[in-house]
Amino acid sequence: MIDLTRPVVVLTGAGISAESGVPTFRGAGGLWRSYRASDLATPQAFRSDPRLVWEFYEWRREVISACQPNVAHTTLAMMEQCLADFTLITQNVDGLHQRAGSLNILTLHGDIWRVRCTACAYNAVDTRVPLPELPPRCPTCDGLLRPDVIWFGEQLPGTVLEKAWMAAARAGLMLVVGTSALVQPAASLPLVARRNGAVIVELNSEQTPLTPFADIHLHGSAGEHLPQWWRSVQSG
Ligand code: BV8
Ligand code: ZN
Repeated sequence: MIDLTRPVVVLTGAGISAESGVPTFRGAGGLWRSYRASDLATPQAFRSDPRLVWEFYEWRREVISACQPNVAHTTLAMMEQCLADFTLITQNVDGLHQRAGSLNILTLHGDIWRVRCTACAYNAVDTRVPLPELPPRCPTCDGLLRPDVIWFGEQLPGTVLEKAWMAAARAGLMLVVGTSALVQPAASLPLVARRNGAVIVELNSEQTPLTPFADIHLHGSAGEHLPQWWRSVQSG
């Protein structure tokens, strides 16, 4: 059933960071001042009220800066070291995979720790919490800075999406951890893998639209089930 000599691809969502204390997008903790994240993670919201959107990101950066990667993140970093052909694709912008030691990561939706200018090519890591002023201004042209993440209605970076699509298409095993499988085009990646013969393992504390297509559904928390599953698969 599971052949680790074939390419292994992992797709993660906000659920893998839940046990680190990072609020998920659609779970109870995902609300901020009664706004839904998906109302604020849009270019329209930013255009109409950049300060409000930055207050939302400032809050998330502050919460995330106090969080540590959990054992699910570190298990994926170990899998990358053990497996010859391993690709991690994440929808998350929190940077916890990087801090857990994962190296080769396809970040589909950007990085909450990077800012970019709306008026020039300035783009940099800025981990200051809190930021000196909201909304932050560009040090090069004094233009408005925005979080370097992909908002709803914005296209994913072509190269990253292309690499993720290719990785899914050649996968022998695709492990999908902590995603509600609602956001496109990320949610289509497991179906691309399945169509090309991959075994699909879904790890989630709930059922999702992907569950009917999963060969194995590990029902529960990533922190508990991922290390367990990895040990069981290693021991064959
Ligand atoms: C695009 C970055 C096209 C920002 C994010 C109608 C109008 C407008 C757009 C659309 C539309 N219909 C469809 C679309 C496309 C839209 C979309 O998919 N909308 C959906 C919601 C209907 N997609 C887009 O807009 C994308 N772009 O399509 O462009 C285009 C084409 C041409 C020209 C122009 C444009 C861009 C999508 C990217 C949006 N940005 N994030 C930020 O983070 O601030 S998406 C956001 O949702 C996060 O990245 C998050 O990761 C992602 C997905 O959510 P999940 O990760 O799944 O998290 P969620 O909270 O939903 O679920 C958590 C899961 O974990 C749950 O299942 C839960 O059970 C589980 N869980 C919880 N705890 C645990 C656990 N599991 C295990 N253990 C636990 N402990
Ligand atoms: Zn600028």
